[in-house]
Amino acid sequence: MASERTFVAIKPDGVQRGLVGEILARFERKGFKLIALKQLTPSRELAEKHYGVHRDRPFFSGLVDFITSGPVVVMVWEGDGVIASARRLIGATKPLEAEPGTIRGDLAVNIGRNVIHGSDGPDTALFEIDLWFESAELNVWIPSDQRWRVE
Ligand code: IDP
Ligand code: MG
Repeated sequence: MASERTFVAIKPDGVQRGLVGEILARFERKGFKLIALKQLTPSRELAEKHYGVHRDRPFFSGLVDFITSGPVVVMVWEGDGVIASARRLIGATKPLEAEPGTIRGDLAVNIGRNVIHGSDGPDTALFEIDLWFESAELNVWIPSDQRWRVE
């Protein structure tokens, strides 16, 4: 399994509800490597680019209003198979259908307030990392426990 990078964002509801630490801990405990992390309130232009694929959906303007309503915490995680694994940790888009044990399954009830975003594939991950981060913000580092890991 090849090492990958994915983009994850804790949405304004996750920040307002004090869930940042809880969510970061799940990715850390799983064993993925954090290579970038910051908090910002996104501009409308940034949010519209990020959700551009949904431009024609009825919920688009409400989604952009929400994402720009306050600070989000954005991050890049690295590891084997991290793109699909992060989506599994996050759970289904509709929180009421998300399995218990997933972030949305445990922490959310409303599709419009589903706490977290994760890239849905390799192309999206590249696009979103490039959209939200400068390359100098991505930290290349080797965890000190790396020698215990096996293929
Ligand atoms: P995802 O976040 O699981 O990838 P997408 O289908 O890409 O789900 O939708 C992006 C985001 O748009 C969702 O996380 C949710 O916040 C919002 N969204 C999707 N569908 C609806 C809807 O029917 N009503 C309101 N918001 C929606
Ligand atoms: Mg999506």
